[in-house]
Parts: sequence; C-alpha cells; structure tokens
Amino acid sequence: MAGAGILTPSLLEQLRGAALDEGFIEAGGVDLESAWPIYQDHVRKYDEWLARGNAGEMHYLVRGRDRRADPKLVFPEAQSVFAALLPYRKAPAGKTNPAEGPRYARYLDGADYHERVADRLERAVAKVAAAHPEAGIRWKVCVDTSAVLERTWAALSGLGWIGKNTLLIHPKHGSYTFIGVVLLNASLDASPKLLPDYCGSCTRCLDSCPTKAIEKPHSVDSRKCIAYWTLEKRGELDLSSEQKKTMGTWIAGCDLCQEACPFNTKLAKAAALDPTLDREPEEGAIRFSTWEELEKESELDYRARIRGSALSRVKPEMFRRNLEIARRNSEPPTEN
Ligand code: B12
Repeated sequence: MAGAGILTPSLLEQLRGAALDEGFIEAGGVDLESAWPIYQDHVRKYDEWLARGNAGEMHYLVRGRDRRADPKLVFPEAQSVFAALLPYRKAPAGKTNPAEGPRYARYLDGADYHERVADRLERAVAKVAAAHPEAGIRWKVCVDTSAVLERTWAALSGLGWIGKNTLLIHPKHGSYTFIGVVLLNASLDASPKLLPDYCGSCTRCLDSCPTKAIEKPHSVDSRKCIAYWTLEKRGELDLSSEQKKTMGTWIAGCDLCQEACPFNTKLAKAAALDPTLDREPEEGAIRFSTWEELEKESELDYRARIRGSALSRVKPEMFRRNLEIARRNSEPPTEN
C-alpha cells in the first residue's frame, strides 16, 4: 500500500480539491475494506438483477460479473475508490416539439463523456500524485470503461443515494450527472458515507415510464427501457407496434424517469430561467436534428457527425432504425 496516510491535508481532501478544480461538483471516497460488508449487498442485488434477465443482450454485464464483484480483479493494487460527479446540461436535448424533430437524452450533448470525465479525473489525480512522489500513488480511472459498479461506489462515497429510478441522486445536484471512479493503491482513511434515501413515498419516475421499465423501485428491466432499445440493442427491435409507439420521438436514450424526478425539475426550471447555470455548451453530434435534416443525412455524414460523441455507440443502422420509429410516432394519428 502507498504511504499516503501521512499526508496533510489528507489524500482524500487533496483529491477532492483537485477534482473540484477540474469542474467536478462533488467528490468523495471510501476504502475497500471498510466498504466490503455493504458492498456485498450491492453485488447480491446485481446478481439477482442478472438472474432475472434484466441485462437483456448486454452480455458484457454477465462476462464482467466477477470483476464488478471485486475491484482488485480490475486493478490488483486497489485499496480505495475515489468517485466524482460531473454535471451535464439540464436543458432538453433535441426537439421538444415532436413535429420538428427527435429528442435525444441530455447526456449525449457535447463531447463524449467517457473522455470528458476521464481526462479531468486523470489530471486531478496526477496532480496530487505528482505533488507527493514519496507516497508512490498509482491509480486507474474508470468511466463506464471498466467492469466497475459506478453507482454503488459513488453512493458509498457519499455522493448521493440510489433513487427508485436507479439513478444516483445528489440532494442538491439531482441526477443529471456523470459518475467517474478512480481505483487507488492508497488508503483514503474513509469508511462508507451513505446519504439518506430522500425518494420517500414518491413514485413519479415509475409512473412516468411509458414502458413500465422500472419493474419495481430500484430496478430497471433493460429489456423494456427506451434507453436500452435505442442505445444498446443491436439489430431489429423485436417489439410490438404498441411498444414502438411508447418510444415517442426518443431517438437515442431517454430521460423521462429523470425529468419526472423532483430533484431535477427544480434544477431544470432554474437553468431554463438562467442558461448560464448549464455549464456545458450545447454542441456536437445532436445540434442538427430536424426530421428533414436527418432523413437526408447519408451514412458518411452520420459517421462524421457522431465522431467524438457518445452517440457513436449508436451505429448508423441503429440510428436509421430508431429514426424510422420516432418519425412515425411524430405524425398525428390517421383517421380510418
Ligand atoms: C448497463 C447500463 C445501463 C443499462 C441498464 C440501466 C440500469 N438501471 O441498470 C441501460 C442501457 C438501460 C442504461 C440506461 C441509462 N443509463 Co446507464 N449505465 C449502465 C452501466 C454501464 C452499468 C449499470 C449496471 O451495472 N446496471 C445493473 C444494475 C443492477 O446495477 P445498478 O443500477 O448500478 O445497481 C446497483 C445499485 O443500484 C444497487 N442496488 C440495486 N438494487 C438496490 C436497491 C436499493 C434499495 C439500494 C439502496 C441499492 C440497490 O446494487 C446494484 C449493484 O451494485 C453504468 C456504468 C457503470 N459501469 O456502472 C451506466 C450508468 C449507470 N448509466 C448512466 C446513465 C446516465 C444512463 C441514462 C440516464 C442514459 C439516458 N438518458 O438514456 C439511462 C437511465 C435509465 C435508468 N433508469 O437506469 C450513468 C448514471 C449516472 C447517475 N447519476 O446515476 C452511469 C453510471 C454511467 C456514468 N458513468 O455516468 N444504462
């Protein structure tokens, strides 16, 4: 283990400061050893979720099960986890008027979050490590790029509670946030800090989901989730015409269960009144998106548009498939 316990301020405080300097809005950490008993509960829930078939065709979630259950299989020297939240835009992405064009999930706005979050985290940790070469700090940054249960680690690090829609919700910053995780070879002298669950008796996220994908509080059946259909499911969408109608005009991802959450609505209202509260500019892959523009777009143009964006997860044939359904759903019902 690295000799980081002697640092003043503590390693955790220094990492937190460096992360906030990089634009993260909240950061915290926890030692693996002290988190272990609670962590086992989350792993059990993960196993139950897989056993119910809720991962659909995301086979990587099954393949990576053991690594998710033990971060030392991802980074053998791991002693602790540092986690941080980066906000993304709260304003709707794409067109809210179905007649004009499709809707996109907000997180797709701007440059690919995998790099946006990872680069900042890498810089933050490297800065602290460079200031203390004697501590021999080594680390691995994971932003949806390794088999790590990111929400669980963020929750154990005190960054929010896991809501009924399964998203990590921060009492002040809501859930429109990316989670970045760093596995470290040093102890952070930190035990789990679980925030209270403020969902209470609210069921707005469950009620808002047109496909009833939140099968019960804290569990999403991906096979029914619009985000899964549009972003992850390859090939044909094996859905009834009724199910296709429930997709509305979502073309990539879906934010309905987040839009319904009171912890987001108040932030979204504030950002609508004062756009400077949305730190990230609207840019990149989703800016041109009227129906007419999309229908004329060639595969080559689509490939150029999605370069460097998280939309690149949606292959051209998937985008065409989603476009066809969303376009049909945008048309007023015909009388017969
Ligand atoms: C697979 C995946 C999906 C799948 C499955 C979603 C799901 N709910 O599991 C699909 C494609 C549907 C999806 C959709 C979205 N995703 Co996604 N996804 C992931 C990924 C890669 C793995 C998640 C996973 O392991 N799921 C399996 C379940 C069982 O795990 P879990 O939900 O994390 O559950 C843990 C805890 O909730 C806990 N738990 C389970 N039950 C209970 C019950 C109680 C009472 C408690 C306290 C805890 C608890 O134990 C579980 C295991 O540790 C993560 C990145 C990562 N590496 O973690 C991103 C991630 C979760 N996704 C993210 C985002 C942004 C989204 C979308 C909002 C995108 C969009 N707008 O379209 C939607 C949200 C839909 C939704 N309500 O989940 C963010 C979430 C950020 C946040 N603030 O929470 C992540 C963390 C990526 C990131 N690095 O920022 N996603």
